[in-house]
Amino acid sequence: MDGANLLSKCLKEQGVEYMFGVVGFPIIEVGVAAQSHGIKFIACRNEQAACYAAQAIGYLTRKPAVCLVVSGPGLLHAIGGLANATVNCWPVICIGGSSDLDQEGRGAFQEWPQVESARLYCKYVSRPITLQAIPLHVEKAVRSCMYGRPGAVYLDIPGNLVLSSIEEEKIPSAAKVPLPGPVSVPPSSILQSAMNTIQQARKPLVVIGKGLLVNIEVLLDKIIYNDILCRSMASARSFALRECDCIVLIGARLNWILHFGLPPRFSTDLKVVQIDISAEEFHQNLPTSVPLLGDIGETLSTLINYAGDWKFDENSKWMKDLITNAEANRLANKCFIEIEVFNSLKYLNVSRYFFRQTVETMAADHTIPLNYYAAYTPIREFLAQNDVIVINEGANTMDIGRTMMPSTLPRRRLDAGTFGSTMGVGQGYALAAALFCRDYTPTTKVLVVQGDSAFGFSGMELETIARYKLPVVTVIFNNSGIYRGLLPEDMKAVDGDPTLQLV
Ligand SMILES: Cc1ncc(C[n+]2csc(CCOP(=O)(O)OP(=O)(O)O)c2C)c(N)n1
Ligand SMILES: [Mg+2]
Repeated sequence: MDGANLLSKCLKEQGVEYMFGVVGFPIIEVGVAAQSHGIKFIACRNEQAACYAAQAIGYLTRKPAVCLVVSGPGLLHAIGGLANATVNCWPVICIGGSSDLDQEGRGAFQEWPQVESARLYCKYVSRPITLQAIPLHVEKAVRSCMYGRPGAVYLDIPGNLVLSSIEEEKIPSAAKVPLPGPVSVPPSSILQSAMNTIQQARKPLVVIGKGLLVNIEVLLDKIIYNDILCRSMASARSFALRECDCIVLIGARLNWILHFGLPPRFSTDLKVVQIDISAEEFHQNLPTSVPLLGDIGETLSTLINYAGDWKFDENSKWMKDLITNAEANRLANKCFIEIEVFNSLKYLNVSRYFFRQTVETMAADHTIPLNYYAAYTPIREFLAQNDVIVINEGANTMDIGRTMMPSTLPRRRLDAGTFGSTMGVGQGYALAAALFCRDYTPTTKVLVVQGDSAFGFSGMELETIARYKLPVVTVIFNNSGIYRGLLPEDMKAVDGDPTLQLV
């Protein structure tokens, strides 16, 4: 058996179903072999998009998927995707072909220190140097990307291994990685302490991370399930964060998204009860009052048993204040959204001001150029009637999309996520979502809403989506640029060389 087939066989046996990539020297045979072993191979236009697609399908299927790249520039193009997977805690295995071992350091074709390059962006990197080693390296790659906090791993395959052969009886076997991985729960004393802290809180707030797999509806007794049920306080976000005295973090991290947990967005004497799978996450930016180290689902269901018949008082002032604040923000003509406006055509030296405008008023305003809220309104209506995986990307397009396309089901929204506003994820995520829907949930639709700049980062993958006949609808909000875009008068104002004018 040759290396390409051995690698593919091992991946298949470990449960890999999808491989995205761009083939070429020295891994073209790996793509072919993968298909002959029943792994679906999707030939992308660029390694970065392939890596985004592989991690998105890993997140959606909860199984490891592969991004296959060629040596040197192939791997380097995928690096952004690897970083994105690790920051978002999504599993992905990148397999990179590399120069033949005996050419190392001699100026080989596309030679690059690939293992060192990938290390910073991955949980784990490895390079088998014999065919016998491949089964164990694949096993560890799968285990590393899926167990604990998921993330990216890199497997470097020297070109000479791909075509050389080994007798089958000489191949050592590797155990199949049990998935999902083993889980743990915190000791009972810590669980009791967490429940005491929650029960003593006068103004508790629960914040849930996007990776939570458990059925939160059952576990939290329908208290908090999605963005739009009335018990969700998303509409009272600023008030709830500022006023709460105890925050229960369920898989969410105290990073930029939650303003690091610090004043003035939070009170100074905030108590933090945190459930996380990774011990390093505790005491991040401020001390954790009760760190619950363990699997989120198991820990949560165990913790709820400690509550007995206790429930937070529905009639407390805190609940009333939250509901009042949230409803005030939701109501027509009072649903204020901050919209950033530049008072100058120039991006530099702009003095910004904020004005408040009602969503409904703007949604009804169909003057040209169409504003975001008016453009989003038919989309919002479509989403209310259909089960859709939404991919949302852009600056204003994404920010306003969060308001106008509320999530109602888990794992139905893919956007830039924890990293910030990574542009380029859109069409790769759409490719993955479309395959996921085709193979697992055929009645679910895939809708991409992207800014025009965002689309430009990975637009060629639209061809990939079309080539595989996948049903994806892409809507582009075209304002001729980033954030505010360009108006026709801006274009007219360009006088001479456009590269010298900050329009
Ligand atoms: C990889 C990457 N490069 C550059 C940026 C900087 N950036 C932030 S948003 C954005 C594009 C936003 O424009 P568009 O997608 O058209 O959305 P709009 O704000 O116009 O709705 C860019 C380039 C980024 N976030 N990520
Ligand atoms: Mg734009």
